[in-house]
Amino acid sequence: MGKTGLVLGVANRRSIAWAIARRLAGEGAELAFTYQGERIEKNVRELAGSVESPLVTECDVRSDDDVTRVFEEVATTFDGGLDLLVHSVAFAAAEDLEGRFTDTPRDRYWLALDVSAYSLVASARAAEPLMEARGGGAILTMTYLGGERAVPHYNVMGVAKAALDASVRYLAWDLGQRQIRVNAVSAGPVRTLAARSIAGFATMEAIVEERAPLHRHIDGDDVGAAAAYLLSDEARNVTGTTLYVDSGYHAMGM
Ligand code: NAD
Ligand code: 0WE
Repeated sequence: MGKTGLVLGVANRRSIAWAIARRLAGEGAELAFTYQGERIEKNVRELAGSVESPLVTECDVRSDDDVTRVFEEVATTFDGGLDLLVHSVAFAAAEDLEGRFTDTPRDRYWLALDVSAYSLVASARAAEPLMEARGGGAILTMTYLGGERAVPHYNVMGVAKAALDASVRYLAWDLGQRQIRVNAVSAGPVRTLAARSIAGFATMEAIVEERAPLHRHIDGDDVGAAAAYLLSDEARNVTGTTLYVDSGYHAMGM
C-alpha cells in the first residue's frame, strides 16, 4: 500500500513544499494539503488536484483550533493513519528581514518563532497518534544555515530557525519511542515566493556561485530528492539530523 502524507506550506508552484509533494506523489504517496488564507486557496487546490489529493484544507499554524481540525480531517480522510508530515512554513514580518536584528520588537520576534518554529511542535504532536496507528512515521521540516551562523538580514528568522533545529532534536527523542523520525533539510537559497521578495537575493546567489564547492544553485527538485530519502524507509535509522542541500556552501569557512 502507498504511504499517506500531509503537506503544510504550499503557496504556489515554486514552493519548496510543492517540489517535495510532486516527488512524493510520483513515488505513489497519497497527499493531503493545507494552505494559509483565501488568497492562495485556488493555487493550492489546482496543484493538489494535479496529484489527485483527497484533502485540501485551510490551516493558519498560529491557531491551535486550525491545527486540531486539520488533523481530525486527515484522520477521517486516511482512515485514522498518517505516514508522512512535511512542514515547510516560515514567516517573519518583512521589515524584520532588513535593517538591524537588534531592533526586532517583542511581538514580531514572537510572531516569527510562533509561525516558523512552534508550528512544528504543534503539528508533530497532532500527528503523533495518527502515525502511532501506522506503527511509526516520518516528519520533515525545512531549515536554513542562518539558524547556525549570522547571515546578514536573515535576522529574527535565524533565531526562529535555531529554535526549529533544536525542536527537531527534542521531537526526535520524544517521538523515537513511537518509531516516528524527525529530520530537517537545510537548503541553500531557492527562488520561491518567500525568497524573491528579499532585497539582495541575487547577490546571495552570486556568493553561492563563487564560494560553494559545487559553484552552482540548488533548485526545488534537489530538495525534493533529499526529502524523499529522509521520508523513506531507506532512512529508517536516521532521525534528529539535518541534511544540507546547498552545493556544499555550509562546509566553507571562507
Ligand atoms: P513559500 O512562500 O513558497 O512557502 C512558505 C509557506 O509558509 C507558504 O506556503 C505560506 O503560506 C506559509 N505560511 C506562512 N505563514 C503561515 C501561517 N501563519 N500558517 C500557515 N502557513 C503559513 O517559500 P519557501 O521558500 O518554499 O519556504 C518554505 C520553507 O523553506 C520555509 O521554512 C523556509 O524558511 C524554508 N527555506 C527556504 C529557502 C529558500 O531560499 N527559499 C532556503 C532554506 C529554507
Ligand atoms: O527562510 C527563508 C525565507 C523565509 C521568509 C521570507 C519572507 C519574505 C516575505 C520568512 N518571512 C518572510 N516574510 C515576508 O514578508 N529563506 C531561507 C530565504 C531567505 O530569506 C532571507 C535570506 C534567505 C536565504 C532573508 C535575508 C537574507 C537571506
